Amino acid sequence: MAENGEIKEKLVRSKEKWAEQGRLLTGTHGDPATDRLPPGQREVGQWPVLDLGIQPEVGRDEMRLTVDGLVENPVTLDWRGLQDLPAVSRVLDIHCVTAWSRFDNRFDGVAVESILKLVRPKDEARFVLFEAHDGYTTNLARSLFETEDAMLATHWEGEPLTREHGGPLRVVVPRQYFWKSPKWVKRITFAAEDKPGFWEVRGYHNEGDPWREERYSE
Ligand SMILES: Nc1nc2c(c(=O)[nH]1)N[C@H]1C(S)=C(S)[C@@H](COP(=O)(O)O)O[C@H]1N2
Ligand SMILES: [Mo]
Repeated sequence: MAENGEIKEKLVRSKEKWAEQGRLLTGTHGDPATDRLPPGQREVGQWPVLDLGIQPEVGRDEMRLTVDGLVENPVTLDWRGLQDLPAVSRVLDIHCVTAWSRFDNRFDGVAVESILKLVRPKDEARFVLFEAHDGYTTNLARSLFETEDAMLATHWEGEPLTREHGGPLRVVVPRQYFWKSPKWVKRITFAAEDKPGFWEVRGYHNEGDPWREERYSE
């Protein structure tokens, strides 16, 4: 696995400033059932690339996903193991906290539901913690991860996910801001205690619901 680039400190500092200043907040709420575009967002055509600046090159042959923590059956899946799970294809909208939203992204991969069936999280596991190959981390309440749309994606628009978009494997949790969807995911841990991730400790909201403008923490 090769790493490319270094952490964009400037980007990190400017996003921390956004959180301090409450940038983009409109003070309104949207209803996901009727408002496709969440408040303060604008639709884009091209899919932007956003990350810390390190874009690890992880080959299919070397990729491993560990799902562990408070589960009955911890697993480490390789590419073949992932292919053995039922395939899903979904068309999803994604919403980045920097204000872009992109509609109708076709992702192929594996449903979170299939992962849950495989590992069987225990009742005490109320949180899900994610680690990626670039050192990025994020966290979700288990209830937000276990939504019907959430998936592990290997393809976008019929093509393998590119390195810059998190290939070979990324998480897609479309009901939360996109920082909750780790690229190059390597470990998913079910836990009893929450653990705020990279952006969550830098002023970003713990849940990140775009329709409720949960951009920043209080
Ligand atoms: N591993 C990793 N995942 C990450 C990030 C990152 O820096 N590293 N950035 C997040 C942010 S802020 C966004 S908006 C999306 C961007 O995904 P994209 O580059 O495919 O659009 O990835 C999220 N997942
Ligand atoms: Mo983002």
